[in-house]
Amino acid sequence: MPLDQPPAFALSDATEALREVALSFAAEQLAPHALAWDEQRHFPVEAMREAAALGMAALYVREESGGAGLTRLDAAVVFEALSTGCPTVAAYLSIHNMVAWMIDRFGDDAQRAEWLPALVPMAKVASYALTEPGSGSDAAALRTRARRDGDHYVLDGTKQFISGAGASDLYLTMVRTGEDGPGGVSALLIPKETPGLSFGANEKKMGWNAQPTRQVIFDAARVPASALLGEEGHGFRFAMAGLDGGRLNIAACSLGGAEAAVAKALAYVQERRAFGRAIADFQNTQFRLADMRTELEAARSLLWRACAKLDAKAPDATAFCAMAKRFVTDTCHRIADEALQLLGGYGYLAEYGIEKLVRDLRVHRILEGTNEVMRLIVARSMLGR
Ligand code: FAD
Ligand code: 2MC
Repeated sequence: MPLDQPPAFALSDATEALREVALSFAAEQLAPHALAWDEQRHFPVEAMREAAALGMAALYVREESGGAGLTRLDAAVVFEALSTGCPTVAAYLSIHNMVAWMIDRFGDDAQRAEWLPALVPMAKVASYALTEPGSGSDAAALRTRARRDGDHYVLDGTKQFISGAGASDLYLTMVRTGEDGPGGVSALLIPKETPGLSFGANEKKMGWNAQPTRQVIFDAARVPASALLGEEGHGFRFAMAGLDGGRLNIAACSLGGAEAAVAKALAYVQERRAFGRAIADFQNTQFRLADMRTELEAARSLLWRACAKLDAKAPDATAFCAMAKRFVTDTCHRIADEALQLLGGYGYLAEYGIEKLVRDLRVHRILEGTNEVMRLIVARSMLGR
């Protein structure tokens, strides 16, 4: 297979400036509150609206649709920076961005006009609902049924693990309108106030506590037929296309979280003393730090390359998104855990902030497609099946 030309790895001045804005936002508006939001399970919509005011709720929605019109690489840079303050909040912004982009990309003028003016400033918050109790990795086996009734759809079924559920105003929901398998799946835009829509309990979780995770339950829920995104039977493809970008963003959130963990460890090992010297003086510490930095850079390089592939609409973009999601989220979770180790017992205490990062980053190996599913996507691209 021929090697493609590497993209220029120097960020443009505009992207550098955006990164600075996102880093300042993370330091000033997210990091000081991240531990409390985690402990109180608080979903900080107000803080996300502040980020939205900087364009961060619709980063790759086209400018003519009201978005920032940026690239996937720009978005990855922003999500990494935001995650140095709180990966959970950054990751929610990523989900909202994914939905806004899907409406811009696959919706009609009326749907763009109905939703984007409220989603861009995050006056309204969006969720993405694919997973069901009986179908996670095998997403095309979903069973939530939308039956056509005149000029309405009537929905019955349950979505599982939906981030933002109960708080969000809009649920971009994948449903079955046709036969079994991916070809029978459609995507519907379902407002929160839809009759017959309700929510399960807020799940108790290991991490990602600053955003709610609930079931979304449809019991003869009625939406007008105009809620259909694109055409019937296209929903699975839309869902997968959204996730290509979502997976890049989640990887970027892992990078930012790992960066924050390494920064904490770097400061700590220079202050903490044992056996008459700073912990940083032990060669073991130095080698660990060096490996962490090297692996972070390797992860970022692959992520940026995958972003460039998606920006270029390269035929192997989906495989690169999967490679990056798998490699970056695994690597960064391990780095965060090793950073925790360098703080000894203090790393295990909540107030030092690293154990939260390890908990938050753990789920990035599971959601938006497990890392086993990412391997499946990569292997299929190699084997041509
Ligand atoms: P399963 O599919 O049951 O998998 C169980 C195990 O089997 C995993 O290790 C998996 O990798 C492995 N496995 C499955 N198939 C294969 C295979 N072919 N080869 C090898 N191994 C395999 N979903 C949404 O739609 N919207 C959301 O907003 C959302 N938010 C989430 C938030 C949180 C906190 C969590 C935990 C999940 C969220 N999810 C969401 C769901 C998430 O995407 C799924 O949990 C994930 O896709 C895995 O599905 P599952 O949990 O059903 O696991
Ligand atoms: N872009 C566009 N189209 C795509 C695509 C992509 N990235 N991937 C697949 N498709 C199309 C594909 O071309 C095919 O279309 P057609 O029939 O026209 O040829 C169709 O979709 C079906 O594709 P597959 O045959 O590959 O479908 P399969 O059932 O084998 O499943 C798999 C593929 C396993 C990759 C998919 O089910 C998957 O991604 N599973 C993981 C689910 C997941 O990621 N869930 C995340 C939920 S969201 C979340 O966790 C959040 C926190 C928000």
